[in-house]
Amino acid sequence: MSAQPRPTGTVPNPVIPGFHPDPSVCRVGEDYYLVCSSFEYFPGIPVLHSRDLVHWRQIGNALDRPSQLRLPLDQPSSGGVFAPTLRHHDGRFHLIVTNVSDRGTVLLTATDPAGPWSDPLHLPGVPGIDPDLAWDEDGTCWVTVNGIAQVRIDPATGETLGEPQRLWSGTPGALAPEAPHLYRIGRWWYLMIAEGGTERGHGVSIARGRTPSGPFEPCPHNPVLTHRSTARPVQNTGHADLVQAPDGSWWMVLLAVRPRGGTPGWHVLGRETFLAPVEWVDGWPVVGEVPLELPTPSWPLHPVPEVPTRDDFDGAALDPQWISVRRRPAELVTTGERPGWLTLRAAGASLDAPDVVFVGRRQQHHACRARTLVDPAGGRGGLAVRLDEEHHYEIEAGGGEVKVLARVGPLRSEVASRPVPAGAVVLGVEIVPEPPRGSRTGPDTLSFGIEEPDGSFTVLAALGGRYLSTEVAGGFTGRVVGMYAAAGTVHFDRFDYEATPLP
Ligand code: 6LW
Repeated sequence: MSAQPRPTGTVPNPVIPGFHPDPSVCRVGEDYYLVCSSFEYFPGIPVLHSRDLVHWRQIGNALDRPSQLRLPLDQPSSGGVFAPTLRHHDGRFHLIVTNVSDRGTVLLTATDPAGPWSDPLHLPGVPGIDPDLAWDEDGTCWVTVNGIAQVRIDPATGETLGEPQRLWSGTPGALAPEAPHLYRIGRWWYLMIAEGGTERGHGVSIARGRTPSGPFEPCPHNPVLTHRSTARPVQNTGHADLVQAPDGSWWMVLLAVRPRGGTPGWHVLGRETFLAPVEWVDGWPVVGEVPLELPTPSWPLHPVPEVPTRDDFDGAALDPQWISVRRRPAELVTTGERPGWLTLRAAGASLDAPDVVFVGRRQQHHACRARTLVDPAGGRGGLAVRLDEEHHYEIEAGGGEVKVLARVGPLRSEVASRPVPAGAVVLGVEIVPEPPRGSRTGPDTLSFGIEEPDGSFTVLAALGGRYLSTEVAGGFTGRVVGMYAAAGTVHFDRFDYEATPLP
């Protein structure tokens, strides 16, 4: 979905916009598969498919059963599921990932990456986060984690073989050596890592050795990728994975952000997945600047069907794009109670609550709008833009009125209200980048309102977007736009999300 005209000969970057951090990619034949972190959201680990590295379609979520993913209510947002690695080995897909809120690192397998994925095999001896998975020619399975440390495992039992060993840890003194990936390329084993932290100092460095456990010799040109200390529109570049296309060319997927507004710049869509071509020079990868428009790759493109702008909730199962906070009990979220409607039964009394019943999708465009037809049916519920429990804006119907509510850190406020007749009402939010006003310019404005019977939109409140940015809220996620119930049983007939032209 794109609302902007594009220069010819280019394709847009990020290739997967919105909250899709820590990408890990693998190719099987002509098909690429990619997974991302999902933190406190259920289902967890979006799985995407592409035939050309440019166009991606979500085909499932690897962790879509409660037996695979527990996200305890006492664990904060931005806990949960961190940094998976996806690999194909011996005819099966393997996924290694850490749930920092429950039992640590696990291994899952699938024959079809769309699912079903196995129940998790626990790897109690694997320390840390950001596990990578690699096999050598003898079939030994190596897990490499942040730090950077490494341990062999038996992938059949989850047992670790020996003690974790420290490996090369990037540029001496650099913050947070993490996100390792280990590759056999030609006669070398390459150990690629992220360093500098996942903020503006983020970068990618690499070393190589003759064995999977080193010793590793650092690339003389490290970091091979960073946008730190530049004014480029793409920032925080790091946490990368490599893949080779069928034509022999190499590509990097990585996370980066698009800050907007004045100083210090606010990014509101979370960390997104970008693509960059990689050249090899003297046995080392060379990655140029990561642009917003990539030269079109030389192979035929395979556009994917657009996600429809409207979900009518006519099917029994929810599309994989829909995510909930920590859990989605079938008795609280159903399309069965009122056919053609999504019915939410409240648990937590507001979006401040860890058990709020919420069903949302990632905000993927800087300019966009969402609308939903809600029947509060004696309860209370509505449309929310959520960053975490402490940072959300929402418009809520119930009790004969519609009100706009804002939570920013310790502050909670009812910003506006209007009486409405009993029955269903269309609630909406329009998100538009803020017009420039020098260094004080914020990233965007979120206008919440009601769609009138004639189709016009009455704004009840326009709120600055910086308070729903990562630079304000902290954490690892991005905005999610969706429906929630705060009291009683609330019905939603449809949800529309569409990109709008940038002003
Ligand atoms: C992840 C780490 C990172 O574990 O952020 O950007 C952490 N990189 O590698 C959470 O996504």
